[in-house]
Amino acid sequence: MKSYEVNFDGLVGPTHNYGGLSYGNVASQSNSQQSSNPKEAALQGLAKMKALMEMGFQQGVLAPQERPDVAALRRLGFSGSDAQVIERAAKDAMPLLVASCSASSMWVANAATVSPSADTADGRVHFTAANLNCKYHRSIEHPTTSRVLGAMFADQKHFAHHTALPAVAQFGDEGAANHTRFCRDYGQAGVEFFVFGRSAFDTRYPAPQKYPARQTLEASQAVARLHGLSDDGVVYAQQNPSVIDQGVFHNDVIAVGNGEVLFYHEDAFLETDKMLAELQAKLGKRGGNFQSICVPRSQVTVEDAVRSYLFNSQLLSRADGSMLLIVPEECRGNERVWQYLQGLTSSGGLIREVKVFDLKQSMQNGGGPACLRLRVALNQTELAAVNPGVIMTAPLYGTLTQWVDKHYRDRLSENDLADPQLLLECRTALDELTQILKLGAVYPFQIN
Ligand code: SUG
Repeated sequence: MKSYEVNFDGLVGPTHNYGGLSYGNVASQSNSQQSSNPKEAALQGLAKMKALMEMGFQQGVLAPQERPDVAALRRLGFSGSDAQVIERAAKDAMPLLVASCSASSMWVANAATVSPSADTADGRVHFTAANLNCKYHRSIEHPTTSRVLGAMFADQKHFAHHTALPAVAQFGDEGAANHTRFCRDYGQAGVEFFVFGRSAFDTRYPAPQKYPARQTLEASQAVARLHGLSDDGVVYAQQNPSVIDQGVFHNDVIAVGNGEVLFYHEDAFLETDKMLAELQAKLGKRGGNFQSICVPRSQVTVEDAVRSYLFNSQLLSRADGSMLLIVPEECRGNERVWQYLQGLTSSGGLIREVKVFDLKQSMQNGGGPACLRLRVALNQTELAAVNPGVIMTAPLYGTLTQWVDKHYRDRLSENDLADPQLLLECRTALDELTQILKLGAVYPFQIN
């Protein structure tokens, strides 16, 4: 049976703004307080989805969340009508209002970890929503994420959903941003590669000195257990703590994999040779021929990687077996990175083509092409069981761009977040969206 990698991209929500909320994420910190353009952000994301669909890839869409999250503010003690809750938070605790307004759920690579049915003990596709425990504004995403994923992948015969891990630092989990799957074919058993930043309980693993390591080994191990993965099909590796301290807050900022290929920076991991040998051996047992492409620091520095988001690219398999890299515009703006890419595609290797996308609105918060998508490998039967409302088509693209044009503002600054009108605009937009995507009631304002 034919199998596919389906990319579900996060639709940018109407409150997209630059809150400076992510310590350790260089772009988020350096663009703090700039005014944003939510309409442009959403249209940039939709343009990428349309382009991939037109290139023949399977493409889906993942809905944004209700923001401001009034219920989250109520849990922090703000009371009264919804408008009063927002007004009081703006007056007494602006950082909390900003956090409750973040459109960060757009970076759906952090929504969940997904294991395809070929890898799991019960033969179902498993999803574990990420607790995103490291940052308050992201830790409030997972309940709605679970409802939205549940509405997209509802058929329990094919899909199993796990609630987020316990919300404590020891189980910090950032989802698919630290998870890659290698396989010969999407429908065959593969090797799931979990990259962690620190261990919560084992002091032998070094930790970064400056910035937080968001993903723990223990969280990755728990996800592998929940999904019923066998030891033969799992490899764990530690991220180099020194790159975390240079702004590599997720592994997908320094490495990307697809099929049998890992594309990574020389400084990305600890004990790289051991890790590569394990990947080769385990994939070999599953009929695959593991290959790696190492980008040397002499050609591209870690700083270049963080600024350009070279590795936050989408590595996609084309029908002829070669691969295509989807990179953000910032790669073209960095001379060393661009030169490296020219050399890579002309070398006769596996990666033959690079396509550039303008995702500046998201990039300014540290979210590139790979952050914006959640990969779900599905066979034909499973794909047919997905809620058809979320599969991208030319008419859906048209409807969604019209929806964005109708509901989104083209400028948002911190003061605008206190406007109670913004809440009403968002709810109106999202209510319509759930009908467009046929999701049913998934938002707190629809179910409470
Ligand atoms: O968690 N930025 C996100 C970016 C996530 C990128 N995802 C992946 N690498 N997969 C984060 O740091 C910034 C929000 C703000 O500052 O307004 C933010 O949350």
